[in-house]
Amino acid sequence: AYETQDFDPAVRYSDGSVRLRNPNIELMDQDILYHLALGSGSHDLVEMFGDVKFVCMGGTPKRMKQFAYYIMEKIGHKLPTGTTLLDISQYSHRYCMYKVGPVLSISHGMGVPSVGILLHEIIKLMYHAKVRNPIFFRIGTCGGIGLEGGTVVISDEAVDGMLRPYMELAVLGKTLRRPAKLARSLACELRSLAHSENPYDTVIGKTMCTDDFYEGQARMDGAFCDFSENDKLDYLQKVRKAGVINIEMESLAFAALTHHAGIRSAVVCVTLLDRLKGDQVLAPQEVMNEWQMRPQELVARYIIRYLHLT
Ligand code: R2B
Ligand code: URA
Repeated sequence: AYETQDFDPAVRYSDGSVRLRNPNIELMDQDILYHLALGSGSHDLVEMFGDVKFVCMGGTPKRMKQFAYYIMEKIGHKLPTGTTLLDISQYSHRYCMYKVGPVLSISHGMGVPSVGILLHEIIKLMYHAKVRNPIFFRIGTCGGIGLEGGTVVISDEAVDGMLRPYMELAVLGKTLRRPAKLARSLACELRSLAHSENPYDTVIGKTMCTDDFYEGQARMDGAFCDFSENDKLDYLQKVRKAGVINIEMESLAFAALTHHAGIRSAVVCVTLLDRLKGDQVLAPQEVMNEWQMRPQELVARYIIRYLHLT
């Protein structure tokens, strides 16, 4: 059964399919999903995407291609011999998108504007394809606060750099605010799937989403820095006291836009360093590659379990 406790069920149609909170779209002859290189007139989106259940997003095209192959093996999806997975959005030259049975694996780039544009088009894609009750995951990286590198963090809340729990956007010269809410029940379900024998922790907590990697995340190693080390540590301690355990750059938009669309979603990120100990990302590439598999493994476990249950 689909849980509706997390938001107003009226946001979706009664069969669970995604409803658009924009009356203009159904009045258009066709809708071009420009940054995905897809369109409702040029493609049969129901045929292509109607069976999607999970939408997994992460920053880089390489990681999301890797996730596509990983989930393919995990769910036992077979490609016709001699064929490879196709990047459906290759001609957009913006984002990559792979489809493996009921799973979409998509890159979202860095930062709120990039993931925001993508979410508009993916939410419309869900609507055009008549997908019911999709679940969205962000599989990413982050800086930990008081957590050692390689820790998996599942977000239960997203806040901005001012610790405010909503996304702000300038629309027609006014500031629009959308609450950045995530499905707590989904975060808990994911946490329950973490293996206790794993050589790393999997924790739930509040995530701070900033609009910059350097100054915006209190780093002193950018091209510019106008604060002291004491100012930095005071700030990181302040956000830590407010319950923040990790910092990244997309969770606010991911939470706000999926919530607004009535889509359950979760953010699962691995920490690349402890920000209380430093600014530079020093871990060797092979170590980081291994760490980045951790959120993928957890989300894959959820997907496998879900597919076997239903
Ligand atoms: C995590 O890593 C990226 C910055 O290095 C950014 O996209 C994020 O949220
Ligand atoms: N991604 C971020 O946004 N911050 C970090 O410190 C590491 C990865």
